[in-house]
Amino acid sequence: MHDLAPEELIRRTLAGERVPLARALSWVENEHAHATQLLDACFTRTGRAFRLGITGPPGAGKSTLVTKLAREYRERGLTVAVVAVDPTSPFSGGALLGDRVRMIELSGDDGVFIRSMATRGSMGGLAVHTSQVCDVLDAAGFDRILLETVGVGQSELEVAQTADTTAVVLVPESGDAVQAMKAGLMEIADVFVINKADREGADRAAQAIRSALHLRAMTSDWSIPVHMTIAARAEGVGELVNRFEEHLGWLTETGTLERRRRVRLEQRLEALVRERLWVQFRAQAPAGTWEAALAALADRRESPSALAERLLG
Ligand SMILES: Nc1nc2c(ncn2[C@@H]2O[C@H](COP(=O)(O)OP(=O)(O)O)[C@@H](O)[C@H]2O)c(=O)[nH]1
Ligand SMILES: [Mg+2]
Repeated sequence: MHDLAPEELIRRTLAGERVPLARALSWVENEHAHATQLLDACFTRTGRAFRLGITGPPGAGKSTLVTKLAREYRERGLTVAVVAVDPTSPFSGGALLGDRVRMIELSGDDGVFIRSMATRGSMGGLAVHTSQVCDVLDAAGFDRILLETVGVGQSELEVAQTADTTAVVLVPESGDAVQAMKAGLMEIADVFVINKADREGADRAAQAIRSALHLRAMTSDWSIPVHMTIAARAEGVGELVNRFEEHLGWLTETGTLERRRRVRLEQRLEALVRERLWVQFRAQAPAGTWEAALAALADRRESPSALAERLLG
């Protein structure tokens, strides 16, 4: 693969070949010199795959659930890509047990592709890389992309927001609903899942979420379901897939899917323009300008807005 010309690697990635695909995804993650060429080639072929975000606290059973979801989709004749973004489990040091089990459970099926995103400590750029990785998988022809993310912190929410449909996975233990609200998970959930429904308190937890949802202002006519699963035994998984497909139908029929995707594309374009402008500005400013401006700021001689005005003027 190393001696393959970029054009050839891109062609084979788009044809759905697994080994070139894995390498192409590394290009994206490492911001390799050919990454832009790859992403440009992929872009016109994106928009076909349905991107499902599975998020929630560590240990909620997300990896287990994603494995069963992948199997359910395979039984329905659809191809699946799994993208795991889990900063709590650094893959460089070897996969966590749960993820190793998943690899084994899904191995030997050409219709499933599994990718773990390395986070290298820094979360900056992770949301961008994740959506680019999803673009490549989309262009490579997968029907469903299952994106596992940990639902803690702002940057993780950003990653979760690259999905078309977001499922928030919680467990029956009391207080989870309150935690979910605090963590901002309430706002991003299209579907709630109470996993580990074999444990005590699942009904109570589901009720707590429903009450919390009732208190919230209705922002759309999609009524957010609260669904129970026992991922470890694949119970409730078929019904959950039905909910996801219903949500996809609703997103499509109401034009919400197109609208959401357009907003995300606009944000990507804006981010690129901002970045380019910044690079241009730094390149064009005479040597020492920036340092002098910083000194003027530190000495309180000029305000940030006055400085910005002067630097751009
Ligand atoms: N009792 C019970 N345990 C589960 C269930 N689903 C997953 N687990 C267990 O919960 C632990 C964490 O699961 P994992 O999928 O790695 O959680 P993640 O951190 O959210 O990805 C593992 O030991 C699983 O076997 C379930 O439905 N019931
Ligand atoms: Mg996991």
